[in-house]
Amino acid sequence: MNLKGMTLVAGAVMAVLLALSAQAAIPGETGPNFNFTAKSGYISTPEGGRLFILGYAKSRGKAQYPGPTMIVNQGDTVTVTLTNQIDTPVSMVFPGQTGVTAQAVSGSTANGLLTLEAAPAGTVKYTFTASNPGTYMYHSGTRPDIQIMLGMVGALIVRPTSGGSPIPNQAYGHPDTHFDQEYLFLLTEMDPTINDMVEHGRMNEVNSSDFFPVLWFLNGRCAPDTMEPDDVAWLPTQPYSCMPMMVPGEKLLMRVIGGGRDVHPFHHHGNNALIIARDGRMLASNATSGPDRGVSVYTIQTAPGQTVDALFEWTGAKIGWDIYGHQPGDPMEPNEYAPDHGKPFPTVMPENQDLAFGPNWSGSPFLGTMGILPPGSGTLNVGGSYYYMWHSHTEKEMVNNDVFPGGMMTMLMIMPPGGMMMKKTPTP
Ligand SMILES: [Cu+2]
Repeated sequence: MNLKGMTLVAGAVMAVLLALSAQAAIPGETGPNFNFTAKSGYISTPEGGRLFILGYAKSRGKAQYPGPTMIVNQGDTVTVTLTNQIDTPVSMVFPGQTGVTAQAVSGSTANGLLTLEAAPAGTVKYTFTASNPGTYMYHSGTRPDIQIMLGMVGALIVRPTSGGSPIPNQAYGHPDTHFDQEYLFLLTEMDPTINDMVEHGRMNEVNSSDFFPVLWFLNGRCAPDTMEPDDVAWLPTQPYSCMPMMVPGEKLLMRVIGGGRDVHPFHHHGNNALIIARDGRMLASNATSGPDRGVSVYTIQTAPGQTVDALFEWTGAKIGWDIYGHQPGDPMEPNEYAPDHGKPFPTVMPENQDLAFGPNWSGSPFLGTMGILPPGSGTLNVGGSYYYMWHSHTEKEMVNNDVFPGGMMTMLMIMPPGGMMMKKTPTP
């Protein structure tokens, strides 16, 4: 394909990507009333593995990993009706919510250690008022050492309201928590030995202190599946993507949840992020201050059961050269850092014969620009985007059963503003 043809295709792909990102929403189930079923099922991992899970399913759907993301508004009376279709008792608990009540609906139920449980074929209903906006998790309160690791865990997002109406694009009830894009990062891990034992009816033989995970997940997928879109046909029980996308100058809200039993240092290349809340509570010095006690970090430490909200921004400012390759007098792109404009690219690019070509290299170091690639090399980066790896900084977690790369890893995609393609290709 010639360069003009490539540009046309690239424009079409960018339009799709921008349409996707313009939704700025985390996929999930809108409340306030939810009908879930506990079921067994299977997930797959990129190195060819297949794992038994116990999961929450949307009404008649398959057990999915993680459980459906519940999205409600502050002040909602939330009900979750849970029907048990597996052969051991199950339940749900909602850390961070107050006044949760549980009632038997049908079939047999039992008072578990933490909450009312649905016995096999039984149904229970949980009710609470979502008083505080924020990022939360829910999980099984029955044998949590086993059932959470097997898949009975999910995210709960409570959107802030004002006068009873949701405040769009805001994490909490203060304008300083505004965001343009939001993404969920639910961090979990699995030890397949335990999955296998439960599948074969040996749950009571599991020794939880032997827990030795070899698979690590973002939103229920191991890399590189994390970078595939939501709801791809070949991952029918792992519906959620985990690939943040933004254009320079946008604010990206990271909703990070420690959904497993290990700590994971989630390292986001590209820039620091400002932690604005933990466990669904804004880091505010008083009721009206906004997140003025926020902390700037380059790695988000997630503890099991903890949630963190952080705002990430990227403009390319102050890296010492102009990310668009602009010359003095060229027009400015939105949010381009003015003092960088016209700064020359600081290095001499190696000749193509001295390079190996990765799939995300567009052929040019400049944002929104395609360069000329040698015949046969091709590129998946048809818009001239930038990619930053976001991953667990416990680097043994970036594998799938010891196969690198994989695991708890994805890419931040920085797209050129407006899906722009350069009119002329700047020369590095
Ligand atoms: Cu890194």
